Amino acid sequence: SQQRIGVLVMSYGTPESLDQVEAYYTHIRRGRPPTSEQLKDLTDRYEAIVGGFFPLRENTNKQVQAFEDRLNADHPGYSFVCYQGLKHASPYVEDGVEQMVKDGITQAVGIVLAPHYSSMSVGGYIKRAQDKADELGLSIQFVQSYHLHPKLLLALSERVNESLQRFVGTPRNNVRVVFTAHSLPEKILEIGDPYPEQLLETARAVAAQTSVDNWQFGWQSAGRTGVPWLGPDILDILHTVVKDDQVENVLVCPIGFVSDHLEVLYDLDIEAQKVARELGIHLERTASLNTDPLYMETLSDVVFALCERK
Ligand code: FEC
Repeated sequence: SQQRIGVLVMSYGTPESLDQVEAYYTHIRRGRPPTSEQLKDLTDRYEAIVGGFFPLRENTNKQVQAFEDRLNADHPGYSFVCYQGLKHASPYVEDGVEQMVKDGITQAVGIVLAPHYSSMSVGGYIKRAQDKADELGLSIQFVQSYHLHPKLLLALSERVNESLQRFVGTPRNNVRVVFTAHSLPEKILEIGDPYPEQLLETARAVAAQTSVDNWQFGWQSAGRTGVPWLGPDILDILHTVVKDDQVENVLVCPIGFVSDHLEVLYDLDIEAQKVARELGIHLERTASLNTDPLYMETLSDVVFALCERK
């Protein structure tokens, strides 16, 4: 008979409707409700993005389905069943673990839809899943990161090459490629967190594969809290490259994100675009991975590698 394996697929989560934004935001803020001003600001950003409200919900659903199909197609001797576990929305990480146990899953693997490990991001998902699994007596192993998987690098490189063609009439090397990821509070540096280095490794590898020399790394979407966050921020970079290097063409490649959501559709496509327009910069962004077959194969490979070791 086929070996049945539960796969906990963890992702950020998004509200399902406007009336859930407050609860979602309160969860992100670890139980502290936002002020009405903060709530309005976030609601306005959701209302401004294209693709309807809360596209992350549907994008995660599609990714999880495509990933499950990929796993089962790649490994006929096994029966993989994927369970969603979201960080800040229902079904929460703990709900996913609980559902596996209810369904009689005894072998489980967990993975986050984010390629780079940080104690504050991926580490947080894993801790919550592990705690729930321990409570329920489920054995589960986790993929920590997959930021240098050759298929992921190929998918990102294809996107950089595609996007560079959108700068018609501009020599490739006149386009500054900025690889970005979600910023985190600077305090992660004190604990030797691997996040910044893993991001640089991905950026370097993609730049090498695409023969791009004119590139840099930047952060985006820093939280609105009182503490310092990792920089430079993409908005500051846009100002700096015009002033210091007379750059007129910028391609942003958000390597820290794997699908279309607020941080890409608002922070880059609306907010950064506005700054670029004001500065006279032609700004393009690489397409998100979403259900790209190479990304699905990356996930399938790294999850299966953990199953084989059993
Ligand atoms: O489309 C959507 O509905 C969700 C978009 C979204 C993604 C995302 C990914 C990451 N975050 C990470 C860290 C933090 C930290 C804080 C924080 C705050 C927010 C807020 C919103 C939000 N994040 Fe997020 N994040 C997304 C959305 N994030 C909305 C709250 C308002 C704001 O600050 O803009 C600060 C929490 C605090 O106050 O203490 C820290 C990291 C990722 C990438 C990895 C991952 O996907 O898990 C890291 C998508």
